[in-house]
Amino acid sequence: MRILLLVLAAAGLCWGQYNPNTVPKRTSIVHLFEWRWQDIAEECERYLAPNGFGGVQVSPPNENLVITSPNRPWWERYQPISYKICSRSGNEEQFKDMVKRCNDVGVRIYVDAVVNHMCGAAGGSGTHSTCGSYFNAGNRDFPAVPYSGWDFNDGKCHTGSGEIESYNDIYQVRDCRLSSLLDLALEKDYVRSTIAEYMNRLIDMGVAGFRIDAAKHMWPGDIRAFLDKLHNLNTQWFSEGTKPFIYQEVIDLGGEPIKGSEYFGNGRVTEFKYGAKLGTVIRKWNGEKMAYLKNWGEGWGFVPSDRALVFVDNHDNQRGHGAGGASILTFWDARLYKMAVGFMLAHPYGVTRVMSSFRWPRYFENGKDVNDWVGPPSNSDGSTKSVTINPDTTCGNDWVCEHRWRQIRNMVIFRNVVDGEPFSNWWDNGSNQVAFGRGNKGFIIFNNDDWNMNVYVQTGLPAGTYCDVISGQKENNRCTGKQVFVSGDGMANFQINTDAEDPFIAIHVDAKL
Ligand code: AAO
Repeated sequence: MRILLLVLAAAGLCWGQYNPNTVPKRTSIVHLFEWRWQDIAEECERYLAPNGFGGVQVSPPNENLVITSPNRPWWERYQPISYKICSRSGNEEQFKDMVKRCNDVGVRIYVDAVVNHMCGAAGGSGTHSTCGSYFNAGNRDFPAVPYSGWDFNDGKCHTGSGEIESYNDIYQVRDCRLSSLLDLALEKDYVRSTIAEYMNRLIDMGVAGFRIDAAKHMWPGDIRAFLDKLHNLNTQWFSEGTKPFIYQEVIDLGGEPIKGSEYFGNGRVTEFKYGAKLGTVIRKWNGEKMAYLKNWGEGWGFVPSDRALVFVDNHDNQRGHGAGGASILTFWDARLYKMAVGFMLAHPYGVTRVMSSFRWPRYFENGKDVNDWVGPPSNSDGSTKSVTINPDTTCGNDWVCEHRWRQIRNMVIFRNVVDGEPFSNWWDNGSNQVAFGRGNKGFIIFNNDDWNMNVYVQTGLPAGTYCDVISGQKENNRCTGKQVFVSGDGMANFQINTDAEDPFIAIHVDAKL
């Protein structure tokens, strides 16, 4: 028996980690895209912890190429030069301070790990990197790591250009260069160990997990090999033996041979179908309607809920990079976006990630945003601007802070309140008026039709007066927005007109008078 337990424990140790390691009843992650470490530390203390956010995905913290043409694009951070913690978001001291302060208030930090590649082949040579480390992309020389020619896949890729030319060839996708980015030879133990060492430094500082960038471009077994070398989480904040949370960026919209399921052994995967389909439904494109969301989740061909990391938009597809296409909803379509995020946060499927963006001068020419490269709000010396907070709690300096929008923040709280409760009491009108509950803890109802809605439906909630957390919330035992009266049999009347600011209503037991 003892031996059996030991074998099981050993097997468990090399299994991927699917749990975000959040504190109990904090269920959502927010991606504070391009934020500075100092601002994140403050946001954890002043806003995320008090409002029940579980954790933060931060932009890549390691040293990267400085690109001046175009002028400091956001995507330069996906071109590593070394694993020194040194970027436009801050230095190592500031990073450590952030991790500590966020953990101290129960908010976890997840690092975007860019380990598939280094900078682009045309990155040049010199010290134009965020920490001034010397490198020579032409010679494959990155002495600050160090990596040299032996550590790259140039010999292994068999396309004429050295680039991925077809996503239908699984060898090209893994062994060739993605957009010219120098592809690391992850079959080498030296490369695996070097990556693990970088990630272990972060784990020891207190991070709770990782987004694995471009995971589709690495063999699942190679990812597994460096994950197997990772430490358990820092026991100052996590219980003994806790593995880091892993979610792998695998874009699988169907139609390519590489499947997200190949990566389940390592951890969760990003489910890109989720935002692409939800956008299509809420926009009512291709004959889609919200009534079809009744079997949302695996029923729509998504990966199993306990293997999924989901989001309405991400830093790529909100600006036309990556995958998902035109259906993706973003803060630019605020009314529909809030409905989509509201639906996601109310629905039990997956671990949910909320996007928090910066505004850029979006400008379309021939259907393409020519400013899709524009980096975070910055000063004339290129440094990133701080996130200022306006008297009305919104953000200044062109930080959008979707996570602070009342409707989104209150739905993050809703998800915490209904955590663990089943999907229940589905109702629809056969069109775009739908509703569902989460056991006897919460209920949400949408009117995305072009006509007013006035219905009596079963909420599953105890009798009482509830505050709608979309038009307002409960404050000092009164509602600042709409009120909903649930009768003894759980039924309630809902009216949502087409001209409502937000055509949905959500109630939960913590917002009952
Ligand atoms: C920049 C320049 C490049 C230059 C390079 C090096 O833009 O012109 O060659 O520097 O100098 C980000 C930016 C890139 C940037 C890069 C490095 O987005 O523009 O390149 O930093 O600075 C693929 C990958 C996926 C990747 C995504 C952008 O599979 O991993 O492209 N995302 C991550 C990050 C991202 C970052 C990187 C990776 C690199 O989130 O921010 O890039 O670290 C198909 C495939 C997808 C593929 C897309 C786009 O998708 O399935 O796997 O994503 O193509 O190439 C339909 C299909 C769908 C298809 C889609 C688009 O929707 O159903 O499958 O169309 O065709």
